[in-house]
Amino acid sequence: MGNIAILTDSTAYLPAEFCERHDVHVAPLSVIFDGESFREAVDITTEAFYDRIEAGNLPTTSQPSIGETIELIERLPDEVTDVVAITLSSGISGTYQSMIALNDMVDVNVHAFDSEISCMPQAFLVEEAIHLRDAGASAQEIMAHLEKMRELIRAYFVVDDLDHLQRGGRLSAAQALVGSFLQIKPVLHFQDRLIVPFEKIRTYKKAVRRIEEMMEQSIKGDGAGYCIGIIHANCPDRQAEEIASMKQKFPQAHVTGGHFGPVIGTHLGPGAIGITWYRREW
Ligand code: MYR
Repeated sequence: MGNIAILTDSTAYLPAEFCERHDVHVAPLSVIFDGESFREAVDITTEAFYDRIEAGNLPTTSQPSIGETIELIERLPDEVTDVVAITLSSGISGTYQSMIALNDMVDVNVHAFDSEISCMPQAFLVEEAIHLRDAGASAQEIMAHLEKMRELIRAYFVVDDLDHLQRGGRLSAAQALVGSFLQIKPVLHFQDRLIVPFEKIRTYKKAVRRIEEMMEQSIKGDGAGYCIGIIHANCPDRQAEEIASMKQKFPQAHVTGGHFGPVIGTHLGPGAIGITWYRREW
């Protein structure tokens, strides 16, 4: 493993097998149904979660337990001196601040990195960190690289029902518009760590089309060198349609599918689709 460990939180939704293969440690966030807490991917599967949601059972969410994260770090091999901890946006969760606070509680240096987003774009940053760690970079070099890459990753998403974001209090700049706003399907994105509407659009299809247009402006040619991710919240058909369309438009891009797991699904609701892309330099 060397002296640098990579830690992320569960909202990057990286497959367990990937994390094992690349030595990535995961601090799980939780969903809370009727006072009972379930760590995502540990105590509740994404399928079981959406079954409960579709049955009308609405949870809240919480950041990783500090105690469990300390235990996770204490279990790392003795040679580990530095932990690069890549978290979901500090504007929507206290996870990043907790990672900073860990520095006073453990014997290794915790370098907390705020992805300023979540899900697959966060996973892209984890992959960048793995690449640099495996090439022998220092923790400081990895952090500097992540700062640069964070600016290059694009991500937009559309939800079926804005009520979930509003209920969880994560629709900051749009709060004032609630009412007529709830009837539309805005393209959403992150700005200064917060979720804000990028553009107000009337229908789901048009919103997705608008994101595709932005991709066509941003990705040149056949997509060679680009990573494209299509993320879905319990709507695999929408995801499959989008993946097929991306593969046709950008035949040389690396197109992958991901999912919004329980914690993010709580705030976006079923039916949400996210599209993310960036150009990988390696
Ligand atoms: C917590 O309770 O600490 C977690 C709160 C998570 C809020 C999630 C809000 C939605 C994020 C959407 C990400 C879309 C990325 C493409």
